Amino acid sequence: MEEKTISNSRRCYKQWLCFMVLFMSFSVIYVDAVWPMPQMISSSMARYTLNPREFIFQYSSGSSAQPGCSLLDSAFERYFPLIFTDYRHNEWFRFPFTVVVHVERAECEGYPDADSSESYKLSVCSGQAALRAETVWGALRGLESFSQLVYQDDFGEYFVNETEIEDFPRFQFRGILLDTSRHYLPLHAILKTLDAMSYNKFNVFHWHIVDDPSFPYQSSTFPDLSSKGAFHPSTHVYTQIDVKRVIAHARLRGIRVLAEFDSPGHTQSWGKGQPGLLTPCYKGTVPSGTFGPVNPANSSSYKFMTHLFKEVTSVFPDSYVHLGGDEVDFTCWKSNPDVRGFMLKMGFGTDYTKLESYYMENMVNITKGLNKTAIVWQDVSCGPYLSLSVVEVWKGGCYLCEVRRVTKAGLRVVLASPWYLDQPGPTHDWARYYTVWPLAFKGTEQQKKLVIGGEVCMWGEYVDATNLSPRLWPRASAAGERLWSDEKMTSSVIDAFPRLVDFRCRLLRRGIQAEPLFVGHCRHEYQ
Ligand code: CP6
Repeated sequence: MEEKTISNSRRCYKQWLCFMVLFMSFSVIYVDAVWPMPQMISSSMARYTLNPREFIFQYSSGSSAQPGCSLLDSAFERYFPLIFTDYRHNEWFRFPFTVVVHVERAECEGYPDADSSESYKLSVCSGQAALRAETVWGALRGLESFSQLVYQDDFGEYFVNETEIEDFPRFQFRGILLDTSRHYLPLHAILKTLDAMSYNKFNVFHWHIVDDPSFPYQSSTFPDLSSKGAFHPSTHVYTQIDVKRVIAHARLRGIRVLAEFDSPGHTQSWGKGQPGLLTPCYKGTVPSGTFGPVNPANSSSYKFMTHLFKEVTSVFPDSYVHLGGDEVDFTCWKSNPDVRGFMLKMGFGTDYTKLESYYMENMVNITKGLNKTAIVWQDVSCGPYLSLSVVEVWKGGCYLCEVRRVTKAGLRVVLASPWYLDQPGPTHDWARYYTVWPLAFKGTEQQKKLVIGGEVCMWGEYVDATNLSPRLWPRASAAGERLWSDEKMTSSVIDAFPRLVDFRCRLLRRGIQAEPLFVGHCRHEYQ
């Protein structure tokens, strides 16, 4: 038996272009093409034939999850057609094959959360596969890996090689942000993204659901927000049923749904259905007719927010909620005499960042009262209450300096800066997203532990359902591997390239429109 070893080489990624050309001429079958790379994997040339007619998923007798575990029962149903992508050529196969699944703690009806274990062990040997995991979430990750081990030969026969995998995520938080305010994304585009996320082992869907241009969330407490603030009151909204479908679809794939209701800035659309919420801007001594951020000087603003977040935190089960807090423009606040009066009363002088912090601290306090952890954008990461929250670093420039600063203050960090994928760019940008080293800052072990993960941001200015998928995939896959896999095992773009080419074909095969990485073909093209 030949053991496949994983190259640890760290090479300059500029070399990879030459390698691509080389690769074009030697097409290799990669039997261990699991993306993202497991923490430990070894496989041999010994392989088993799989017959779809005699292939079953089974719970081990000692597993705490048993038939009736809705989450795994439905995962078994999903993965069968993902493994046997065409089910025609198999009359002559004879060998039975079983995937035996063992779960220590069955939380079949629960939701994944920040502290859920996703580790698993997978052993393919003696004609069967044994998958062991602490939780159902780990079992899902293991099923995904197993499905990627299966391949077809030129005659359409299915095989899986003898393989041992021990796997766990490097970072607990691996997110994708979709912005449904700049363009409305139909439900099927969101659900399809969740499918593709699970193939990449992403586990957080950050739903930037509302913003300046539109308010598509249909609130049961404040229905005017979407009836007046959405692009269209009935066709361009997410009803409570839609939201529940998204959360359920995500849950079945081990994905958390992190809702963001960004304020006090980015709230123009809120003003239409909630008069009095936004700050009236002044031109000299008269209102100009335009509005600015949420009015931080009115107690009614906080009352409204308390009611809205009470609803939001009961609709979205995750323990985190994103409060936004980014890019607050002080111009309008400065022009408004009531706000200026409030500044004087509070002793903030002319420092409007104090007013901004005051607002955010009230917001964090509201979410704390609702037993949720707040995430905020990096713009507002100081102040006593804010110390309870997670900070999302998004600005360009020296983002690791910012990670260092925030972790030094003892706050947890989610890193987004290096993974802005919404801007169009050449596909080989994937190498840029791959060669990101989130912990390459000067800091203590304690500081590094505070970096809980990262996120791919797909802002919506130039993105709707027509181009979402190819703009995301497979570029987000590069970030996906950075966030899941061991850094030393995956430091080389050159080694990653053929694996990603292969994985991208697999995405096509599963109906995900992923853009090509270079000249070439997939045996089964997208149709
Ligand atoms: N929308 C909101 C955005 C951005 C942010 N917040 C953004 C800013 C700069 C770039 C990309 C996106 N479109 N609400 C900042 C977090 Cl380059």
